[in-house]
Formats: sequence, C-alpha cells, structure tokens
Amino acid sequence: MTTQTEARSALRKEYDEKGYVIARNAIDDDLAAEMVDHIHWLEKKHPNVRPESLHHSLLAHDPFMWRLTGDDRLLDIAEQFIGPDIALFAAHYIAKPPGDGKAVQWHQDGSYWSLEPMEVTTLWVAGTPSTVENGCMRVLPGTQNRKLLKRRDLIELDKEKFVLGVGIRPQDIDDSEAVDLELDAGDISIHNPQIIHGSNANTSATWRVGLTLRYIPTTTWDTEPSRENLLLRGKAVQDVDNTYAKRPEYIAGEHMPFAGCESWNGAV
Ligand SMILES: O=C(O)CCC(=O)C(=O)O
Repeated sequence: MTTQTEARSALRKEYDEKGYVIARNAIDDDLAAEMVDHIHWLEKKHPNVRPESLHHSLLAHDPFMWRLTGDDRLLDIAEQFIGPDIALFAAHYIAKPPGDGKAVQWHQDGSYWSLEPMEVTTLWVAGTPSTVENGCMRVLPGTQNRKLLKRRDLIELDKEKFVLGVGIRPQDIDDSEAVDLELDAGDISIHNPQIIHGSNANTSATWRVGLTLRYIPTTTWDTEPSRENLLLRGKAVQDVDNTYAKRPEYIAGEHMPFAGCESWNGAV
C-alpha cells in the first residue's frame, strides 16, 4: 500500500520532471459544485465582466473564495511545493461558457508576475469536467527548464479571442508534444511558473469552469503593493513587504451562501 508520504513525494517528483502534475479528487463534488454556483453568482454581480476574466480584485474579499482557497486539502498539496507558510497572491476564474469561451495563448506565467523570487506554484482547480472539447488546459512538458521570457518578448493578442492580452509568438512554439490536461470536477493540476501552457476555445455545449490559484511562500515578495494577498497558513515574514487582505466576515444577502457560511468567522 502506498503511504501518504510516498504519494506526496511521487507528486513532487513528477512535477519536478515534467513541470506539472495532476492530483485527482483533490476536493469533493459538493465543493466543486459550489465553485460553479459562485461563477453564476459572480456573473450576476458583475454583468459586464466576462466569466473568463473574474480576477483577484473581485475575489479577495469574498468569504467563499477564502473558504475554498484555505481548504486544508488544497493547502496540504501547496505545502509540498512551497513549504508551510502560505499566501495566495492571485486567484482568477477562467470559466468558459458553452460554444463561446476564449482561448489562452501559449505563455509562461512568470512573464507576467512581479514576484521576488519567482517561488510560486499554481493549483488549477476544476469546477466542471475539463476536456479537449471544452478547452482544457494544455502544457508542453519539460519547458519549465527553458528561460523565462520577458514581457517584451511577447506579442499583443486580440482580446476578443484570447483571455490574456499578450502571449508567445505562434512561430516560437512547437506544440506537437502538447499534453491535454483532462480533469474531472474536483481534480486539480499543479504547474510550475515557467512551463509553457495555454488552452483552446470552448467549442462544446458545456461550461468549463477552472480556477487558477497562485500560492506563494510568505518569503516571496509580491512587489505590487496594491494587490492584496490572502495569508492562509502559517506566518507572514516581517521584512517581506506584502499587502495582506483582512479575512472577510460572511454577511447574508451580500455574499454567496455556501456550506458552513453561518459559522464562518471573519476574525480568525
Ligand atoms: O484555464 C486555462 O485555460 C489556462 C490557465 C492558465 O493559463 C494558467 O493557469 O496560468
């Protein structure tokens, strides 16, 4: 029988070799279903924001987002990659509506981020099944060992077609070895900030709901002072000048109800 420690080191080993790894059933179906409810609740709250663009600033004071990103099952996984003092510097729902979702051009996440050092890992959480047909994430294994492209190396993209405004030039990519990360609701993939990845548009009749969670050790400095990090486990480091959001209280009528919201306490 595989022990918990062996399973953990297997996850880490695969991530180090390939730049990504999948953890199945990381969260339960009920929590994944609440993610989908959250998307539809956010769509009503922000009718002018596309569901691929529900960014951190809309989520940092949302009790359900704190409940989800602070879930011990996700933090236990993040801890294997970044250690025990954990903050979240960015969350972003990339939810692609049926037949209408945008593509994500090939990119390396680290090209966009002002983190010092670039110690960070992404947990990509599936709220619905994520398949080739509905535009699952795709990766180029091993490319985490390539140099990190700077923003000036990237090209501008048509925001009507692509979720991100800049990406890697198509002629710089050989996608013949691309791997499709097909996931069920509740599975997650974990990826390195340098791996080249992207996704196609959703041409299917079903939603594809994904949430990107960027976890950092509290020793990493998020040099963007206006961005509010969520301190989720362990301690902040005094000399690292990150801005931390206050844990929000749940207010009925103002926030989306979720399992356990009545006993959610903002002050912990
Ligand atoms: O959700 C997607 O399709 C792409 C995700 C992505 O680019 C990321 O997590 O950095």
